Amino acid sequence: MNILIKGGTVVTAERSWRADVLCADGKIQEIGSDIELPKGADIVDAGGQYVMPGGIDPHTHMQLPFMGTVASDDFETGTAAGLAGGTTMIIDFVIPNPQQNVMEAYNQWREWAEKSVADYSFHVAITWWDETVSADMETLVKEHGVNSFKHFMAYKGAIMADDEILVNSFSKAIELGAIVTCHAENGDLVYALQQKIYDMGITGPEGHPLSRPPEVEGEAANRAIRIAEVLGVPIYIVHNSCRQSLEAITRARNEGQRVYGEVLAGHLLIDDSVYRNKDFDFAAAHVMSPPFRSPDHQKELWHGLQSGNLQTTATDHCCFCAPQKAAGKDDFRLIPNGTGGIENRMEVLWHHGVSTGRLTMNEYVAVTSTNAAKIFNIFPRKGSISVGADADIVVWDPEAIKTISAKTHHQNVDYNIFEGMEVKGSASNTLSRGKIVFADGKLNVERGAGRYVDRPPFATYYDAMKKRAAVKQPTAVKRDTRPKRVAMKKKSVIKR
Ligand code: URQ
Ligand code: ZN
Ligand code: ZN
Repeated sequence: MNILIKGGTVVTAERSWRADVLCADGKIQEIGSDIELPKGADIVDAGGQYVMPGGIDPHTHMQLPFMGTVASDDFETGTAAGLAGGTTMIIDFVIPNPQQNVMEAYNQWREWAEKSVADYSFHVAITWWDETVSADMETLVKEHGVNSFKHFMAYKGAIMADDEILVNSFSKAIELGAIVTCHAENGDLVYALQQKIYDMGITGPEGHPLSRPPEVEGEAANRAIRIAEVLGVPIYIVHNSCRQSLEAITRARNEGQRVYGEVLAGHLLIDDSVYRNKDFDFAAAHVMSPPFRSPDHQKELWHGLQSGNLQTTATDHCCFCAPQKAAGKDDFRLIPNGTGGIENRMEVLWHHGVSTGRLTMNEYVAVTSTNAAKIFNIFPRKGSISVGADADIVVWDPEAIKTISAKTHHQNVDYNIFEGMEVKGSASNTLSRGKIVFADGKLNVERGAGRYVDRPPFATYYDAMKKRAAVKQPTAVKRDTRPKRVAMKKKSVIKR
């Protein structure tokens, strides 16, 4: 299927220029002015619009089994919703239960993801440790295109990784040339605070943010970054929600440590007033971890994106409907943690990022697509408009106005954290590997059309990192192991 995207302005992380884009066989074949329409090709009129790399959401949880239930968007419906909003690839998570064989979990998630309608890849969580986990990490890097390992420092009693697991896993990751990522909240502190808040009689959703203040996130972010520093492994902190974790990242980056930071569209735009809403369903719908924070944190997070100390945006798309959230009706600790957003990330970031002047269009492309592709080593195949790249493209109409609502969204969930938000700028056409999958407000997707994306390790720079990381051990003092010579009494020697 040949498709000519005609008359648009191509916008990449580096520059913007007027050019047509010709796609064929799933790839970008040609970029230039006034490309002739090949015989039999389809045309997309991109006049007055921007032609950008499709969004990459590096943080989703489709159909995640979690807190006694399963996230309501699965790999088919969730990736379809992403395409409707201009996101053409997700990086989801394999999350083994503690003691569950890692390869068994990986194969399970691969099977679930086969119905995806857009391309996908997986971070693999390390939730426990023994030599089999170490061996499975090696197999995943060498044979399955996994180059990132996730660590939940929260969720004590479930999937929490303690420092021993972090040290073992981080050490293995640098050996394999992989990057480590962390959900940074001090799980022991959260556990204690949850108990304390509940015992005070605060059982509603308003207890959730009280049990995970920003300091709890800042401590864990700093601890994970310091462990990574000593072991010399690059680290990526997911869903930074507050000034404290951003400060930990900024300090380390200013000292030359290889640290990356992600921020969710939700954490940039939704504040903690949602938890004070008297309606349980509304407040519970916004229970996610880390929680939405007070407005002053949002200002810091925008500065983090603008300064380059935060490099990617994501959604942590992990949906639970009202009946599922009701599990925590009388105990906020039981509300399944998670919110949606994959369909709206690109438009809310355009409206509140580019249209406000916070970000240039090129910075917008960087933080919604290109940086994630570079960090997870799939650039320029993904995250670029370049000849030979996958034709994952969003044609962006900067004049299109819409009001976001659960009533009209494609996400399989009964609320939308951006409900009622009016945005100007949205996807008019989305192409997934050179096929028009969203146009005229309608999806045209095919179950199973999505492909797993291998992500190779960064072999080269890791060799350098390993040298840096090899903390100079004091050379072992060589012990003289020869049998002790008995000290001979000094005899007078008569000189002959
Ligand atoms: O912690 C995560 O990232 C997963 C379990 C989604 N839920 C959430 O509250 N962020
Ligand atoms: Zn998380
Ligand atoms: Zn997550």
